[in-house]
Amino acid sequence: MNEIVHKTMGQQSGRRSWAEPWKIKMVEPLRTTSRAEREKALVDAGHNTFLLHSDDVYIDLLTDSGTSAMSDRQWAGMMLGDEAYAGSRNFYHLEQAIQKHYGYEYIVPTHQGRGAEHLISQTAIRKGQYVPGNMYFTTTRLHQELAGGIFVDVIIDEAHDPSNLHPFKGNVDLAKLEALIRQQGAANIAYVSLATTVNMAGGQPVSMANVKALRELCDRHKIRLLLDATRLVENAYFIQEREAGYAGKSIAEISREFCGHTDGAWSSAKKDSLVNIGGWLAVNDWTLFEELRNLVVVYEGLHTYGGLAGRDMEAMAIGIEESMQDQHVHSRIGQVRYLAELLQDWGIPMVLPVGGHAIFLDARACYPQVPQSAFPAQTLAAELYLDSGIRSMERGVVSAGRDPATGDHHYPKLELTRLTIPRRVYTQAHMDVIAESVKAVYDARGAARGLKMVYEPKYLRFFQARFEPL
Ligand code: P71
Repeated sequence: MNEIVHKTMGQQSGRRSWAEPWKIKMVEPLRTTSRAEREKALVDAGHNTFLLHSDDVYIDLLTDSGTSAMSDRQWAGMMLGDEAYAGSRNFYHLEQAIQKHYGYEYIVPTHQGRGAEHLISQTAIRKGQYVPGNMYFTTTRLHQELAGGIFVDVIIDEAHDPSNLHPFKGNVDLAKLEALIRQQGAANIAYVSLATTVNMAGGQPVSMANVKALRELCDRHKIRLLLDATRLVENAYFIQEREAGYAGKSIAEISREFCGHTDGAWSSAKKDSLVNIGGWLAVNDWTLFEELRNLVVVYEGLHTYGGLAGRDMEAMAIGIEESMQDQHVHSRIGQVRYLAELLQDWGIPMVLPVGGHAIFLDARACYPQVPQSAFPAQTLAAELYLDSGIRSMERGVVSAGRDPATGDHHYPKLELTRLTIPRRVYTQAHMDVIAESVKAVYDARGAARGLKMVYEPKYLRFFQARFEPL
């Protein structure tokens, strides 16, 4: 007789199980839909998951941005909001949290990451200057371009190959950067734009050795090194796990050391910092700070609130503290890995190594019959929604947009569909449901034909573009 022996997650991998370092105090009901309802919703949304109503979504993996569950401490902090126009006590609490954990001296709050990107780009870029970075991010590059900058990708080649197992695929290729400096002259480089756990590469980390070497190179040429610290703690986890000498250091220690090699940073606090809205900019240079502090009052709000309510700054200050705890980061990345390991066992192609915040399915490998001009990653996101109501995000040719000089599509090597895991929101059972839906869509891959774009907005087209099936 064949008796089924059930095994826990840990037993399946020959180890003791771990669990999240929290329990659930409040729940939000989820709505399920029929296939017919989803077919209608998808057509109404122009086959773009950004245009779906969230009421029509079952498990929402669009993004990990602003979608985290706040803790009871953060909610309690919301009640301590000091809603003064100027000098809110919550701002000073936030300032202290950023100084303690990121180590920069001068802080400017902003309503979210792109508010900070706008200010730093307008302040630190002169028209015609180059901005080298470790792969583009959509909003970051757009703000650099709107300020007259020319973005140049200087990430290592391995980052563009979804199956390359380099442990630090987010690293800057120092030779590419030096070549750019030699060609254009250091005075024509606005700053080096470094991002931790590079989003568009699949959440790939930068090593401590790489940021140290970058610091030396930038010092030699007197170029500023600025950091997008949006997913810094996830990057610190990978350093702790993979880089010699860091296994015994805490996430907080590694994060602080990493920032210490840079001149300043901006962050979308909607990710690592466990809040639904918020961002900041922080620098060590007083002159640069003065300019930023002056510009923030034009675009965001006074320099002690930057477009945020006092309560939002309080939740952010507490969220920063919670985000730096090792157990939190281990369980967050552990959940992403749990889902990834199921999918890998079933042969589903994805970016490897698996990053910190998401699984990036390799849509090009899923749908070899769909040319990039027919949007394979957008197609995969649509199919996944149809199958189960799971919402994912295209990160391929639609996201890459057009070259401002030629007007042609950017055709990125990576054509990916992102399953982004919100922090502290879904359970292991949700991960199982997601895995089975991805498998069902993958098993039906031969039938996919692709999409055509029927409406294309000028900026950040992926948010509002509309598609029809081919
Ligand atoms: C994500 C987002 C949110 C988003 C942004 C653009 C298109 C689709 C989704 C936002 C980031 C980010 C990095 C590394 C700056 C921002 C902007 N990511 N840097 O991944 O990942 O921050 O959204 O708070 O303005 O879903 P902001």
